[in-house]
Amino acid sequence: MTDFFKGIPKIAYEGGDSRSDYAFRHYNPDEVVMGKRMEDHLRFSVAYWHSFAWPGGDPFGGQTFERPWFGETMELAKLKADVAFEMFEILGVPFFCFHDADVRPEGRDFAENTDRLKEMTDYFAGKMEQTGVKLLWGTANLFSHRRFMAGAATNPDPDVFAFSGATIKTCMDATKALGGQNYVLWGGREGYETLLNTDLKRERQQAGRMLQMVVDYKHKIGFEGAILVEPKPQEPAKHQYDYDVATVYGFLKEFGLEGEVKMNIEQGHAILAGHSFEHELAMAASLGILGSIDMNRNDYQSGWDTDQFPNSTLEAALAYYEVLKSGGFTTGGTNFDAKLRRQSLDPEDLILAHVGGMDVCAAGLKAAAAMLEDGGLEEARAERYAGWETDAAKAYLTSATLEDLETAVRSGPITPEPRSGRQERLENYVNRFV
Ligand code: XLS
Ligand code: NI
Ligand code: NI
Repeated sequence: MTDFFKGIPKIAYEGGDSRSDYAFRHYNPDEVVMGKRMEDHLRFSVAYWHSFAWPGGDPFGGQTFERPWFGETMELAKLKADVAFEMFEILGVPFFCFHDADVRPEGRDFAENTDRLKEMTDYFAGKMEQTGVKLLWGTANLFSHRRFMAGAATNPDPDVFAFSGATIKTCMDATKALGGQNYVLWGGREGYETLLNTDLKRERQQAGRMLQMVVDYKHKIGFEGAILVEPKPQEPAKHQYDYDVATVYGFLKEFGLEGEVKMNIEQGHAILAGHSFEHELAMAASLGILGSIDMNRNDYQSGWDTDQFPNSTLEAALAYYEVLKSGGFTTGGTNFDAKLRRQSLDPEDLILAHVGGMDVCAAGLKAAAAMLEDGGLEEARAERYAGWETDAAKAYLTSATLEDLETAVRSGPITPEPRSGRQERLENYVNRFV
């Protein structure tokens, strides 16, 4: 036991009347929602990087957090792991996620990085065995070290491409060894700052080739989890190739990977792309590539990826509505890709941020399930598109030509009558459940 969280109790469900800060009011892991335990629906995961590796810096100032595990030794990396698993147990989260660079100090070279990752993988295996906490996904940090400043797979230097692929391999090995349920690729610096020095066509081909190698290696080692790409439109690069779900889908098609790769969709990235979270989820579901979610919230004014903990039940409800409607998570889950504000220095801030986020997600999930069970939105949608149920309309989408449409319009005669889209009515409907 470390003494980092000393005095903080294990968080339990106490219901809406609880006066305690250290309690769930909505998240009740065993409560059954639409035939499944809440814990199995939500599949919460803590992000190692934000909670245990991030020092609290911003573009104008460095470290604000003082953590006893900060430093570059393996002993400190293990202390960090001890504290992390204590937090997983206090929260009762079933999963965590990590990048290689979050869990081990940077080595002198690739070989030392790999040895250190292996040592930490073994250490995690023991902790996972003791606590029952599982790995939702693993990933490689191919963006922090200066060698990646011009990208990883999309780098103009083939040495960086090789180093990146080799690193991905070691991270996939670690993920498989720990029984990870997914492997994620977020394109850290896979983009460009200026077209003036960039061969865009070549860089996209390099990225496509790397992803093909990842998929080949997954099959080769018999990794049973899903390969997930996480779209983001900008930051750190001015333009990122994996802009949003629709863009990534086009990319997957181009490289023949649409049946192999799904999406890890992050709330904040959706907002940066000018979409809503539910838009990205609905788009992925409609393409059959909805994998997992990075839950957070973006500041709607700032224009950068603020990675705040979610706190809007309405937004969570609209997001989980899409998840539930698509059949719910299989290998995916709800990863809190969210960090404290840099003034939130205390151990309890870390706990309470997650407690609030978990509760908002649980409340959102319950509201989403109630809406689906009530069926009001789906009925309204069915009614809106009911005209398409006639044989004549169905033929428009199969055999009809433009001449046939002209004949139909003239002989009907067809004179379209506009109808209300009933948006406010539906907004009011949603608010009844939130
Ligand atoms: C950064 C991304 C990152 C990925 C994992 O914006 O969200 O945290 O989730 O590399
Ligand atoms: Ni993310
Ligand atoms: Ni992000």
